[in-house]
Amino acid sequence: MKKIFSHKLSFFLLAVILVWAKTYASYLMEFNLGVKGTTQQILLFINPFSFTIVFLGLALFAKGRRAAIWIIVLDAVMTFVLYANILFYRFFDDFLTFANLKQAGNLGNMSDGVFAIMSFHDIIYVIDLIILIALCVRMPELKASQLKKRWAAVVVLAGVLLFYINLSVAEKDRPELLTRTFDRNYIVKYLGPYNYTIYDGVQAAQNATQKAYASSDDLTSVINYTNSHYAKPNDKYFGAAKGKNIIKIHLESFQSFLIDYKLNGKEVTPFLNKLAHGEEDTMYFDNFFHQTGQGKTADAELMMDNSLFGLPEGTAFVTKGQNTYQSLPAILNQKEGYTSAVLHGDYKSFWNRDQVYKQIGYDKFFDASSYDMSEDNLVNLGLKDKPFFEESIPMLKSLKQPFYAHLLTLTNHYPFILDEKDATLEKGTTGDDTVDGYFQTARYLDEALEQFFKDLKKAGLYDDSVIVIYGDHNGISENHNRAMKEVLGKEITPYQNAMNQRVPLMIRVPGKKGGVNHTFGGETDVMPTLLHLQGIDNKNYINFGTDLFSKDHDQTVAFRNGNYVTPKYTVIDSTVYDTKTGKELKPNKETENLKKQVSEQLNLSDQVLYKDLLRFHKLSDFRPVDPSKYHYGKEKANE
Ligand code: GP9
Ligand code: MN
Repeated sequence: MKKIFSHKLSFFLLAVILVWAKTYASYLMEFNLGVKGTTQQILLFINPFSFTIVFLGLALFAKGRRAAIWIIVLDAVMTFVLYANILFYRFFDDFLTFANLKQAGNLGNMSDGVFAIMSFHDIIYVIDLIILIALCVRMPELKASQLKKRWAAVVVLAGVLLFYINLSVAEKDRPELLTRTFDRNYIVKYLGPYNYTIYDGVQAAQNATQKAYASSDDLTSVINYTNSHYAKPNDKYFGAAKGKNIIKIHLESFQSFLIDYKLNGKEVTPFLNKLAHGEEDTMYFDNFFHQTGQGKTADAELMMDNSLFGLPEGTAFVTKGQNTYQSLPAILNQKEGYTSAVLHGDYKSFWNRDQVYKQIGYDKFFDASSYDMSEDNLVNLGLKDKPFFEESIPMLKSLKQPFYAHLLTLTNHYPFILDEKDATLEKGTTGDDTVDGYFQTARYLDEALEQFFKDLKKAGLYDDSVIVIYGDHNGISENHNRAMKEVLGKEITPYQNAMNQRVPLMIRVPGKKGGVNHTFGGETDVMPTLLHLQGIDNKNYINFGTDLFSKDHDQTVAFRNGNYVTPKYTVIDSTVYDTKTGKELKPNKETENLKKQVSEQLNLSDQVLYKDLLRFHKLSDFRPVDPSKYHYGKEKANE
């Protein structure tokens, strides 16, 4: 016992407590982590411990006084990591990434002001080092103290164990925390800044290896594929929207079954129903499917703006947030002088948007910090759709025309909750809270959208704008099959589940007639469609989808997991169904070939992202986007 409590160990324990204290202090004073509920509070309190114990614990393997010196050195490393993040956060409202370190533009931006953002109270972030150094100098007996290596190993293992406990509680509160990487804020909130740094480092190393062996030769098979898959424009639509503003509205978690659905005799989404029936000259694609994977919203955004698929695992917006892209906003800008903006009532770091939008070439990003985020305006993940649309009008008006604006709604998001005063439709009656709430939040979204259309008209932005509306992915997962059976009046078989992946796509082009269009398509098809509407041939771009209006359009819709739907077949794993009737069919040559094509398409798209192949794609009429040109702060409508 005496040995365990040798000076070396007490020195170590003191260091651990001091590091914990300053880290926790930084949570309270520096970062805006959005901690909600007791579990998150507890995790926040304990999360600095695991890494600190493991890291400083390594010093215990050193002999005598050297151990104390190592503790100080390792503590200095941690201090550097913490303080660098603090300064970066003060500047950018976000945590540092290894990718940031490579991006000179970002840090260069900071260098002038770095002293200005240092503060007197920052002394608390080095006070532990001062105390430890003083102790080390004044206590020569540390020299003598000895600790068996076995005990050092026990300490390190205890730290590792603590990490696992921390992580499993975090994963309970936020499933798939590490695989999906929603937000850097979340990783820090749940696991602390040091574990976050390791996590980010591992991701950066993975990215670097994936990219290291890639060459322009890898692009050849991709180009061969996109050339052979090219669908030429339809004269009737080519250039029909040239030079017009594009207002693209993302309907969060909105599935097509809601269109024309009646709950207790009442339409759930009366306004969207009107649009679906061609009012306002909107064309409604009723066989449009989402193709998202784990990245959900972010995958939908990636596909719509780049005609690339999301990744089989994780979220490309996050893990490939430094890649070169050939995006719709960048092409519109370079070809037709468009400005572009994203408008969204959530904070900018979610889905790594503040980084990836720069790679995509968005000029402006109006995130939560540009909106009135007072308590009454918030529900669930962020700003309610009604104030969101209302406040977006002056922002849209402030954009230089022609513009491409991407507006993301938020209220119709799992777990589908709404303040009573905002509810104008009764909840569903299946007894499943998720499904029952879904109708209510969908109605709220529908009303918000109707008002937005009115406001666009008032603002003079309606007549000359293309309006694109789409649902990003399903809101009701297979966990709710019992309730969904009641809602749809049919068994949710694997076939029916595939049919339920339909999300609405609506396109309104001024001067063109609306109506229902039964063409099969998916999110990767939207960029080629919009390019052709602008009169820009997509032939030379790496687009995995095809123009929905083209006679050559490929109606095979690949799902992210390799399943697919065509007007004839729906293929789930190895089972083939008749898309019209849902009857099981025998696999045949055609379905086998289609399966191969789908996996080739997905695989090539993955190669583009993993190997960052677009950096090798040289086009005479397209310059790669320079991310360092973009800076997103608190955007003001009148800027
Ligand atoms: C968050 C919002 C929701 O900002 O876009 O993302 P999701 O959870 O649907 O992927
Ligand atoms: Mn979403």
